[in-house]
Amino acid sequence: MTALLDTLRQIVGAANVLTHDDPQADLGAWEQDWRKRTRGKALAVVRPGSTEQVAAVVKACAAAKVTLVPQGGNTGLVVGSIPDNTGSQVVLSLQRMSAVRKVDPGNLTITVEAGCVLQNLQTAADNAGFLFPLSLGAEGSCTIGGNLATNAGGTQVVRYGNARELCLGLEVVTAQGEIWEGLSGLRKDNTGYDLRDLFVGSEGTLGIITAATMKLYPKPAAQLTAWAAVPSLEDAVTLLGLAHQQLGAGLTGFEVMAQFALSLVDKHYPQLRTPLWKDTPWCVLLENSDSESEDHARSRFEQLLESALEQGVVTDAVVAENLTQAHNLWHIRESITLAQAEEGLNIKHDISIPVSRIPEFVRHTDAALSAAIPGVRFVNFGHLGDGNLHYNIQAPAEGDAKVFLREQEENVNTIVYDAVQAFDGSISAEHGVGELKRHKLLKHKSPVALGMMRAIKGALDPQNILNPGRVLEV
Ligand code: FAD
Ligand code: 2HG
Ligand code: ZN
Repeated sequence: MTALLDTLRQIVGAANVLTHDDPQADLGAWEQDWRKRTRGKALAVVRPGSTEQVAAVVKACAAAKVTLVPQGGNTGLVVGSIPDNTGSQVVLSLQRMSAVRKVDPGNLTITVEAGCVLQNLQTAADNAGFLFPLSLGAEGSCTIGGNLATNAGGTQVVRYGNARELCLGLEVVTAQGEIWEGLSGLRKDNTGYDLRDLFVGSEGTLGIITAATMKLYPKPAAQLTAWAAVPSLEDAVTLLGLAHQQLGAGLTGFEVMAQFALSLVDKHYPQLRTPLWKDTPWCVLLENSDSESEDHARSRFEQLLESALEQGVVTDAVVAENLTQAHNLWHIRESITLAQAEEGLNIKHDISIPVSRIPEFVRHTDAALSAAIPGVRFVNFGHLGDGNLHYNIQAPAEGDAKVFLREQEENVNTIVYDAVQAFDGSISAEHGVGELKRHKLLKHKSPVALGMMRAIKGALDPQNILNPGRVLEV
């Protein structure tokens, strides 16, 4: 391996090849997954500074038969971006490739390198007078390359779609170390198979995304946020229907949060002053974006909440008075993941179910899990507007969470995913498959679909050098 490491140092510079041989280097940030479930061991962390360097690194690794794990911000939740524990894989970190290459106001597009942190992309769009709507709790450290590789969702999907729908073009380094220049930014292109869509959501298994052309939107004239108490999940679904009807395309966010999920935020972050949660089983966070004016937005929003209160679908509500209050409400919602981590090891699900069937799904699955594992705690929240729930499970309050995970995780997942299938849902709506869910694909994806996926992987990466063992067991 010394020869390969020397070659990699020649390509990217010695300072950008980190190995365990260097007593100064701490590789923990690249080797440990965000949820602290797994720690791998890399042969090296390689940090190229250009697309050409990425291509040369891939060629060198392919020649040495060394596999690569692409990594952006390492915020993924399904163990897809860290190396295995063999000490033989190269982590290819895109972090140094973070430039904004071009803003094209006429085409409403922005072209950025893959390592651009999502928040920096939002800021670059804002500085140019536009909105880049992808938004998620990890936006301060996740990268657009990682967002595209996982087809990330977040809190604005109900209006703007997920990462795939925001992407118009890609630049990709193939498993052979060739560069595919597909950054066109065209909104229409029917010249054969859609290669861009193949790489989006491929979790680093088909190619390395090095740059992307993304859609921009006009900034709304006003944005209003409300936090509403709802008596049941059925009422939350009814409220979603009313919001679609009355706000139309103005509905830009619709999140649901169960009482226990909010109790964890209150317990671990009392300074956030979570509103209304104590007296209601569910809260909903809604956002209304308006292209006319603040007054117009407020009157439509208040009409919506009034009719919901009249129908008993909402029992109480607060509308943020200003942007700071709105940010605080969103911050509470985004803090559930961290509060859950503070509470201890947990089991995550990012499932989707047809919106209309979600209440029935939750009733059915809560009952099945409670019967199988007495004392199990449900941390239920998510993007109801997209039919995407984080139907998460916390170990019973008494007992060791580590032991619970070891003994019950498979059982919990089987109950949840079997219910998801029975309700015509998907076992991953946004976080992807990674390593954690790959064995579940064998059960929940059809053999025909799996066969086509394996054929694509075999055709694009015949040596299996890109993120092997993730998504597909191969
Ligand atoms: P990484 O974690 O580094 O990598 C993720 C996957 O993409 C890996 O398989 C990796 O190999 C691959 N990859 C990374 N970069 C590239 C590249 N340039 N080319 C090819 N493959 C690549 N996700 C959501 O969808 N919605 C949410 O609301 C959401 N909220 C979150 C909140 C918190 C607090 C946290 C910690 C995570 C959240 N996530 C969410 C999950 C995570 O942030 C997303 O999956 C994000 O898109 C990952 O980006 P990243 O740059 O960190 O990628
Ligand atoms: C969110 O919506 C993220 O906040 C993370 O997708 C969900 O912590 C989770 O399970
Ligand atoms: Zn989510």
